[in-house]
Amino acid sequence: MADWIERWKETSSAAERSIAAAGDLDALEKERVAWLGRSGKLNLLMKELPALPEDRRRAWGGPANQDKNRIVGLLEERKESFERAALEGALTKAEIDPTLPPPPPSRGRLHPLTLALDEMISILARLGFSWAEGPNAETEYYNFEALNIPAEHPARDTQDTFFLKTREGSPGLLMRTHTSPVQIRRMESARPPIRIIAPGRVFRHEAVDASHSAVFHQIEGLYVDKNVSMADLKGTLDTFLQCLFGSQTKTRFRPSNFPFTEPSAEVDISCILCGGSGCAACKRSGWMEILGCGLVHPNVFKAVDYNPELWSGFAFGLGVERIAMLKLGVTDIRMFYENDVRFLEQWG
Ligand code: 2NM
Repeated sequence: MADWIERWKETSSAAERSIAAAGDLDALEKERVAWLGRSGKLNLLMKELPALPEDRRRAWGGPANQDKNRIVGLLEERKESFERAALEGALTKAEIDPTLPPPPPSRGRLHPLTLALDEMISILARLGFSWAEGPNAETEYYNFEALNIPAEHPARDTQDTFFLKTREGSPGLLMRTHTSPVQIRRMESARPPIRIIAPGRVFRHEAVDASHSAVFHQIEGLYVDKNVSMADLKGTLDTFLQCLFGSQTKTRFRPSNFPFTEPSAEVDISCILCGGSGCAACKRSGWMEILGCGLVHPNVFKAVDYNPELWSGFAFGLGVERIAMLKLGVTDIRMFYENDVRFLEQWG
């Protein structure tokens, strides 16, 4: 077999010729792999170096390394010249006009849920309500017990609540199923009069479909003072709903039942599409169900150490997604969470 250095010289000049002959960037990359890649021919020769007798290794090692760097340089040079040629070609063919101003930066916008939330919060702020917040992970006490929802109540159905794993001995935690715990915490820490809204994320362990999501948003309102009545509740909600859906909006209060209010009601508005004459959106009834409300139950006041003989209050709760869907004409709740820009771009 020829001397190692003879084989090196032969291989290196073969590499030089072949690199000079490569016609484009792809071909050049193949050359790089063929000579200098992991099993490239020059690389394999380099790996034989340590096995040579010491005097030859000393004599040949340095020059061979320099020669290898020269080949690396040749590859770089060819690559740059192909890239320069491509750019010059594009420029002379007028594919690129460097005198044009750059495209404007794309603007962000608010999420449709944020828009709906902001609008509702600003109406309620004008009605005197201020913003309150609380934790998403709550105790059974704040989410259920203090709200007059006893252990056997169907609203506590473990099927509908996300329970968190907690350390042995620590209090059990769950993801709040409504924002009412925020109102309980506020009543515990402040004396009436209280006028707050609790907007925020809530969690229900339920199957997701076009109108249900396991995570969604609520706004709940609470007003506590002396002599707060059902008339105050109706006046406040009429004004709120007319600001939100238009001054022609009619409301209808239907008797209902919640553990935390007595009496309780559900509120419908005249259909925002047909105005009340009946259409597919309101199932021909002329009405759309919008929110739940009532006068705060005496047991809730007792839980926060308010005297129910002295204080009275109203509360209400509504789903932000449902309102946004009605106002924007969105028919699938999942659209709000998929973050498809073609959807998000339509508002804001
Ligand atoms: C609703 C309907 C009716 C409500 C009650 C309370 C509290 F904390 F004061 F007891 N907060 N929110 C309430 C009342 C919520 O949602 C449909």
